[in-house]
Amino acid sequence: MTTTAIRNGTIVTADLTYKADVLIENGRIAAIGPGLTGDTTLDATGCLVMPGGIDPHTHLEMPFMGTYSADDFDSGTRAALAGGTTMVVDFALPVPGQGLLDALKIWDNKTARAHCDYSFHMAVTWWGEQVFSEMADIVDRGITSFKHFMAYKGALMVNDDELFASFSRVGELGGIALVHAENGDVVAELSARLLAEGNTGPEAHAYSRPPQVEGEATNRAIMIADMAGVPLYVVHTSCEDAHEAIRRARQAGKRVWGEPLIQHLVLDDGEYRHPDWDHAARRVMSPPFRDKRHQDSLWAGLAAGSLSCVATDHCAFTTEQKRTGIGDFTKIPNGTGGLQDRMPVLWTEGVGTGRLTPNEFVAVTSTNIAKILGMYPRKGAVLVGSDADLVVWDPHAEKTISAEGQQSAIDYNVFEGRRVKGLPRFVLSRGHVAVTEGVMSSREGHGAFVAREPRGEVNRALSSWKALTAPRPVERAGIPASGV
Ligand code: DUC
Ligand code: ZN
Ligand code: ZN
Ligand code: ZN
Repeated sequence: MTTTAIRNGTIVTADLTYKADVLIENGRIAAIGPGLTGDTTLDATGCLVMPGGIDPHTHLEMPFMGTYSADDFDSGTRAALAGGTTMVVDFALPVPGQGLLDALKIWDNKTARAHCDYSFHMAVTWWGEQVFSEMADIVDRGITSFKHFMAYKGALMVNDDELFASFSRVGELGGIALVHAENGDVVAELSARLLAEGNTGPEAHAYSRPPQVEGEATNRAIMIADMAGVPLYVVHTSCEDAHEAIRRARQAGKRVWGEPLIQHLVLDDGEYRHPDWDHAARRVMSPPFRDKRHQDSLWAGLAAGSLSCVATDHCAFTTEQKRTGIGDFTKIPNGTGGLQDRMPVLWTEGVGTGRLTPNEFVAVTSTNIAKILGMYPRKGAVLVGSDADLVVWDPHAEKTISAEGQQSAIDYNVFEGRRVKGLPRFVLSRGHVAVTEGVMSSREGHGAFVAREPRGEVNRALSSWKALTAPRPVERAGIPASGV
């Protein structure tokens, strides 16, 4: 069995920073300590050895808004590895009426060419007996997180009764509920009004989804999750209004996590007023980019621990696909890329500016995600026995981000022209060296499905509503108890 030694680096985890070598055998970390040697040596002099990034939120080859997102599990996972991300968690999306197991089969079939490991969240896009019963089978297969869309009315959106039923079931099964929190009814109404007033351009996309629609839905999801007794993970938290709700819930002891995207942290709503239609439309995603006040709130949340993870919601569309929305902003496919850029941009804008420590960087790009999603310490850790999903990070390496030469299949990059300092020297996927200073040596089909654990006991004590009301009928003299 051949072994690989990463020598002379500084290990950086969510908790610790120390000098040690890492020995890899059979795709796993076999030893950590001084003076380790292997059949192959990777020189980490001047570099940090960190757990590979985990992107908890991607949409590869997803059917959406009349088309498919342009990156599949081939180009998408190559983009991930190129930027130091060694695992992605994508979404299996049943069309309303379709069974969860049938949808999972379809998504399984997309992954044959994956270059890095992956898992899925299962979306609940409708409610019925079949969904209720198949949720248990999905958890048995290691998919323990269920996504709900409170927006995309008429397509993916579920109403509050469905949310409550599904959240309750997820809680029972020891899983966690995910929400896309925007008030879909209000978005639909605002969109119709804007179009009627002649606001058809990409700037109207942002006007149709103000922070209030996200703040309202986030508050609502938190309250429903509390009544259902389920931990809640709020995807793409983009504004103070949503962050405030999450902060308050966490302070009250509720299991609620928020996930800002790298795009929302560094790009603002001025992008939608750019005179070039293509430039603006390429940045249309939901929720939209916000102004600086909201960005500051997100950065503060990451430092304070009220926000837990940084993702991309990578859902890339080509310029040609975006142009279906000329004349009607509601038809611009929603989504942006970022898989290759999340780690370098967050390092540059977070660690490089002093807003995050290197350990916090590891926490929000990897370790917290692995813990919340039930795959720690197999992923997200530098520990003996963990998968050797590692990034040897050169904090001094620099480049200017450009669409040219990127792994993503699209023809532009929303971070075009941005200078980053901090890049991977080596990226390892279960011990296989997939990237060396920007040169790819990843293997198509190397990526494997990662089964995750339910949260079990942690879920039981959750519902403050059940604990307070302990519902039971009141006996009254001469009148039968309820139910008669
Ligand atoms: N938002 C996007 O911008 N794209 C995919 C789905 C979503 O919620
Ligand atoms: Zn979403
Ligand atoms: Zn998404
Ligand atoms: Zn390939």
